Amino acid sequence: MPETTPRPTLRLGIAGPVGTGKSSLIATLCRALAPELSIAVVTNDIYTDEDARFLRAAGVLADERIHAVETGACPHTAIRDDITANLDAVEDMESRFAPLDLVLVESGGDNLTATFSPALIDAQIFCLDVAGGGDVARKGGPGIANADLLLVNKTRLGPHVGVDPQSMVADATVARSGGPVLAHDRDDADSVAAVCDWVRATLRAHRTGAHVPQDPGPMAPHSHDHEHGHGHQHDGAGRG
Ligand SMILES: Nc1nc2c(ncn2[C@@H]2O[C@H](COP(=O)(O)OP(=O)(O)OP(=O)(O)O)[C@@H](O)[C@H]2O)c(=O)[nH]1
Ligand SMILES: [Mg+2]
Repeated sequence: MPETTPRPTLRLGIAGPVGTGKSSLIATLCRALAPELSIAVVTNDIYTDEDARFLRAAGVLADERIHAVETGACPHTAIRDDITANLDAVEDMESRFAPLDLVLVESGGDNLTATFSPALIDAQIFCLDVAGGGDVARKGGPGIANADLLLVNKTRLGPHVGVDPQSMVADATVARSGGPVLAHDRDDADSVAAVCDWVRATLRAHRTGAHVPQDPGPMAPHSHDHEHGHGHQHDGAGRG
């Protein structure tokens, strides 16, 4: 027996720019996996509990399995620098609904910079969508380069926005030096099955200790303009 048995629950973060389909992905995963896995969700919204309300309305989990953390102005702070509120919420879910197989944590929508601390989650998916532009995957950043899985989402919208999802996947694969990339649309059953398989495999690897949480790296220095009427800067090292 190893000295410390891995925690049975996989904590899986879903990050990515605003509107790329994080909440919808969580709803899809819950719908597909709830028959076989015990799941809870923690959402992070900047000012509201909109994501939690969306997920409750989707009816994919019992309401009490969905918890909203309101983060204030900086979504990345709550998932990376000061993770206390999120960690409390995750641990609360794990004890209330023990034994849980999976806790999904949605980051507040941000630009390309937000990644989860490995102290909060075990693995993370970074979510892009074809509507954000075909060249986004080439722009890089810690989430695109180093998340455990990169999702090119909403592939069915490709023809409507003039983007070829497969070339986006190819660009992303280069940007990640071959790291896993999946094309996904909630209305494409094969792609949903592929993401579910990735989640199952990651849960298995987590439980055997074969999966080690990785830090994708700090966000790039950036500033917020006019949130609450004032701007401020982050230096990318957790200060600010
Ligand atoms: N065609 C298509 N549309 C999608 C898909 N997933 C999400 N959408 C749409 O994209 C929009 C944003 O979806 P959300 O799931 O709210 O995105 P989000 O990343 O959680 O958004 P924030 O939390 O505000 O950052 C909604 O209008 C969804 O209906 C998908 O797989 N296919
Ligand atoms: Mg959302």
